[in-house]
Amino acid sequence: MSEPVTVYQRMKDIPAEHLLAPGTAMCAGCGGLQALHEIHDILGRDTVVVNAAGCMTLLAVYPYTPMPGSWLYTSMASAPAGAQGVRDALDIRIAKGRLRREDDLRVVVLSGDGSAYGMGLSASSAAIERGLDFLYLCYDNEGYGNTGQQTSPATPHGAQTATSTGPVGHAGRKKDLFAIWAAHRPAYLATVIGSEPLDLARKIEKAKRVKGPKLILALSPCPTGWGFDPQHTVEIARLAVRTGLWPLKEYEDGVITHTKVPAERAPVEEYLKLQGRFAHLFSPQRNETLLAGIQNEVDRYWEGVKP
Ligand SMILES: Cc1ncc(C[n+]2csc(CCOP(=O)(O)OP(=O)(O)O)c2C)c(N)n1
Ligand code: SF4
Ligand SMILES: [Mg+2]
Repeated sequence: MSEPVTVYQRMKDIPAEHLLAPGTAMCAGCGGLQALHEIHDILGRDTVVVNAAGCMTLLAVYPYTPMPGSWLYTSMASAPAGAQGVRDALDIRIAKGRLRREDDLRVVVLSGDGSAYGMGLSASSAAIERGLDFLYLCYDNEGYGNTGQQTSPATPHGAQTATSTGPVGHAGRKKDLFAIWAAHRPAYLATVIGSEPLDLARKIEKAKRVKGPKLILALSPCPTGWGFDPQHTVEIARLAVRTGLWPLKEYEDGVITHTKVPAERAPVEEYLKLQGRFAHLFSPQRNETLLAGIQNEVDRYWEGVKP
């Protein structure tokens, strides 16, 4: 069996047993891949995936992709523009009688947080404004994972990344992409996580029925970038929900509904202490100020949520 083909220097550091299969550069325990599997199963084959540069583009090994429908690669900033082109081409073919309406395809943007929260946000905003009928699926691993987990606009306060290496980690705060999309009044908007497959499935089924711009935002635990053993992906994902750090919610017709309210929230520490990117909050001594700050922010969020 040949050695795995890897693209970036960082990938060479991943132990071979953590790779999904020789020939790909995906890591075992990838929460983004878990969410993508679950979502793609529900979306089905009649889907064109427009994929902005990031970890998931490494699923394609020329000339093959694991997506049974079509797959298009775009730059980080332009996936929603690519989706517009695909949608237009399909509509023109239907109008000219070259594609039967019942054979129409669903257009899905697939990108990481670097594109969705940052480089591609302007293209998303314009696509929502035009009322483009597309589903935007963002797997959010809270950093530029593919190039070595540099800080992105989705990196949480206090996390260490390849570019936030000081004793307090990232000084900025995670952008609220849900609120930014909601302000655009899209057709549908939801947060999901792979470890809550029923909640996820219900939301994807709903997104399939709704026409117009839609966003599915999936928090995606990333063993390589967050610093944990791949066997803990599901545990960490469940803790993200149980601590209240990742609220599961949806937006429809101007109304935001929380789809799972943790009965008794676990302390955020339980989630943070399992990840290398937060190790500096616990050792060589506990950073009580930062830990209390993170907990307070979560408490404040939930105070504003009606049961
Ligand atoms: C304009 C531009 N800058 C930098 C890069 C290099 N690059 C490729 S993938 C990537 C990280 C993308 O991060 P994200 O969207 O969060 O996806 P992830 O890698 O985490 O899956 C970067 C910086 C690029 N492709 N284009
Ligand atoms: S770096 Fe993270 S998001 Fe990228 S393939 Fe590995 S586990 Fe998945
Ligand atoms: Mg990312």
